[in-house]
Amino acid sequence: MAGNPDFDLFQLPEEHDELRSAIRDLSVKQIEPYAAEVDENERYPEEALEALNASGFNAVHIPEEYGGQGADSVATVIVIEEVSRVCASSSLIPAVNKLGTMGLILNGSEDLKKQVLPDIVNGATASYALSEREAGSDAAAMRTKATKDGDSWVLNGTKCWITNGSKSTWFTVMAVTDPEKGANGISAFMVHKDDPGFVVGPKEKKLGIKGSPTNELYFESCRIPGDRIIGEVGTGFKTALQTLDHTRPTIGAQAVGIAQGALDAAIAYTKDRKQFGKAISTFQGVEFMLADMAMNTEAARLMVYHSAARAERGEKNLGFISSASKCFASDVAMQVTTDAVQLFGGAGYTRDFPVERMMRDAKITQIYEGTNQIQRVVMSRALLRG
Ligand code: COS
Repeated sequence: MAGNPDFDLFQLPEEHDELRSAIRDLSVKQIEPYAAEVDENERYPEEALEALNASGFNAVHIPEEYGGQGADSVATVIVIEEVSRVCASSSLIPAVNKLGTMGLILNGSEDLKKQVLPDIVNGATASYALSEREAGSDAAAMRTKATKDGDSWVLNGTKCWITNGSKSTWFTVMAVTDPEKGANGISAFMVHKDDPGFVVGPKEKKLGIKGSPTNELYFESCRIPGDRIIGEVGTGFKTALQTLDHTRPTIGAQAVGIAQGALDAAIAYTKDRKQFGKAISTFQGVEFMLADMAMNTEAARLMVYHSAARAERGEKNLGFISSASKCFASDVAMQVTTDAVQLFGGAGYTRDFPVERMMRDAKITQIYEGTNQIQRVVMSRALLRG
């Protein structure tokens, strides 16, 4: 079997290890020091944005021809994982930049890519606008409309739960262009924050990821140039789902990072904390908890990298693995962070330690980019289709 290139899959190339060292160093020095205060004051992590922009880690997935680094999907999840290990809110900068541009990268025209992607490389951010109040899991039930008017498209409606909504410059927006055609009557567009009729609504008050603003967006006869459509009319829902096939592993990566951060904190604390005359890490009940946390985090990491690698290879039918990696990793993150709070005891329930923040941040990974119930729908449909 020696020399079979397939077996390289199980060892990351050296450049990925180097990338991990670089992004970990940046995260520890330039993002972690602000993480607790960003959460406490529910403010955008400007320091993280600056550090990520300065180092090019803000949007590593953008191809080189648009000025980006053209990093592969595994490299991208490593960046998100490492930022997330110290600050989940900050990890949404690279994660949502990918979510907000992936439809364009997959299906947009060359001209549109040239309009948008270099801007993101240069530090502007992008968001993704699919959900509406009455169209969350049932995304195809959206009501936002786009109508052709001469050379323009005119959008009317409201989108909600838009991650980084008040901070982004570019938005991938899905809207109904033909109400008779259901999912095949939806189109995708790139909207700029300065387009007339585009309005950002109030910020949600959230349990976690408090450094990342989540907003409603209002389209009030919002007029955009005709060439801002992504792909053909009526292909927007497919573009939206195809995007999620590529980005659900990035939420898996965020979950793995949160879990690893909580595990690292729990190991350090249980080695230090003494009860009954010895470190609590020496009690078998605690040892077993740490072992389970580490075992599950490692399994989630492997599934996320595998899923990202399959997307990178351009495989079709990514639905199962992409949903499985997001679902498994986020369930692990919820369990591991809850256990970390438990291991810290009363201290873990206070904001003096990072684990309660990690537990609150982990929760959203089971919900956004599709609830874990929807991930199970996607997985079972793929299984039963045969
Ligand atoms: N890639 C491309 N096309 C896809 C696809 C994919 N992964 N999955 C389905 N499609 C196609 C289908 O083939 C179908 O096209 P045809 O009618 O031409 O055959 C079309 O898209 C509609 O698919 P389907 O009938 O399966 O759509 P549903 O309305 O049943 O919705 C779910 C499917 C529930 C999976 C989808 O609405 C979903 O993922 N919901 C969650 C949304 C979400 O993640 N929101 C979070 C937003 S980001 S925070």
